[in-house]
Amino acid sequence: MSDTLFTKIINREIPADIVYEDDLSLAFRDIQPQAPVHLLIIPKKPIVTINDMQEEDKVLFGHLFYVARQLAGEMGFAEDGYRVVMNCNEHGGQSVYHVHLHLLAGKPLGWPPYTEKLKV
Ligand code: DGP
Repeated sequence: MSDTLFTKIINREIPADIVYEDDLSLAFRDIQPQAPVHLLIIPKKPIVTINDMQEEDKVLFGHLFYVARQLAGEMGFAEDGYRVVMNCNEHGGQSVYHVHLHLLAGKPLGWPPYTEKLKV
């Protein structure tokens, strides 16, 4: 299988504004920011979607959340608040098929993501 865009960022084959790296993960600024702060936190392991997560990946996914929490503290928006989101497949709005946690912050964020009226 050919490398995804994000594997190319991990391998420094394409540039990115990298803000954090460790053995398991990489965090960089989203190229199309949807908030004043918009980071992507990705595992170095190329997992395609959340649906492809294996039991052995549970700790790795927890690690991505831990990196988000650490960056929120270091970058100074932990107390104001932030959002972490992982999109899955078409209905979830996933466009890059290498799992990634969006970390959004810097202003009050809109909610909900679905605007058509729901029957209740
Ligand atoms: P998603 O739609 O959940 O799969 O999010 C993919 C995000 O990746 C989207 O917000 C835009 C971002 N993105 C796409 N290509 C690049 C790139 O080449 N560099 C960076 N930094 N971000 C990218």
